Amino acid sequence: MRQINVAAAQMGPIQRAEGREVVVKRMLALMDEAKGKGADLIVYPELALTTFFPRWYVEDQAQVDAWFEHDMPNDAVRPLFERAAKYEMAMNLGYAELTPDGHHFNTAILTDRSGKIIGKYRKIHLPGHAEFDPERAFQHLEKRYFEPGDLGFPVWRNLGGIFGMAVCNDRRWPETYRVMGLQGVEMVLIGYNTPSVNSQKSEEGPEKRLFHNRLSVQAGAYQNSCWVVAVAKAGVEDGFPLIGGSLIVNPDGEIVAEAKTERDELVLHACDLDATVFGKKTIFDFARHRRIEHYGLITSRTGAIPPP
Ligand code: CDT
Repeated sequence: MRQINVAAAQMGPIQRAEGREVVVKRMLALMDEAKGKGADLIVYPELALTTFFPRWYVEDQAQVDAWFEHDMPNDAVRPLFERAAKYEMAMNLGYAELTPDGHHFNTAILTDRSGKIIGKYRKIHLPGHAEFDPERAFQHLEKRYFEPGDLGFPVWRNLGGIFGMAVCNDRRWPETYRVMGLQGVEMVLIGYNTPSVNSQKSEEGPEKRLFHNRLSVQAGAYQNSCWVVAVAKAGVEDGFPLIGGSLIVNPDGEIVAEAKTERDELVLHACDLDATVFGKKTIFDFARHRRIEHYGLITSRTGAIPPP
């Protein structure tokens, strides 16, 4: 048994006017509670330090850059790193990254028990659009504010296991999990900010959105025989609702813990990494069963081309 006590730290809304110090205080309170419950790892959402700013159309780049972190850790988030180190708790955290040479990414990091960053992932599947779209009920400007990630889907050894990361929309793509699955991933950590209503289809509301969330995460876990921890920023930000539904899914694809609110809430589970072994040795033994001679289109073609 290789048991890891995981705390999925769902966060309630962050309003546009709120500063990082207030948010970090909330994150520290969640970390304290996680420590009290014996957590080895705390997982925070995508863009955990700010409101989900891609809903706002902003032309002034300096104003945009104020939503980005120029260093990690920086003064605002250092208390999180220090307390995680004191608690010997690993941490996964999503934030907007501005690199020294001016690149913008939607990033997640992973620390070890000493608070040292051991892994970085930059979101690859950026949803939405780059220009103001008057047809939508609200904007989703990730393609305007971020570049696609340039680090691939690596995995890291941590806490005696093999960990991977993805960010929000990545969870809807089977390729995300499979590339990590091919590196033996045992637990995938995912933060998300998912609007409760489809901006282009008003009848698609929170129930359907929560269904797609579970469907994607459960399929990824089952098909790669790994744990998946998916953590929301939830609730109403400046009038715009985001789904909750943070969940922990086992390597059989079953939900073992799920959030009940749209507020700051810990979702906890003791995850045995050895539970990944059976599936990896049997039905999803990739080395025995995969047929890569038939998968060429996956990497040679991007969009679907129907036959004539
Ligand atoms: N943050 C993010 O990637 N949100 C997207 C919304 C896309 S609309 C389905 C998501 O996939 O949840």
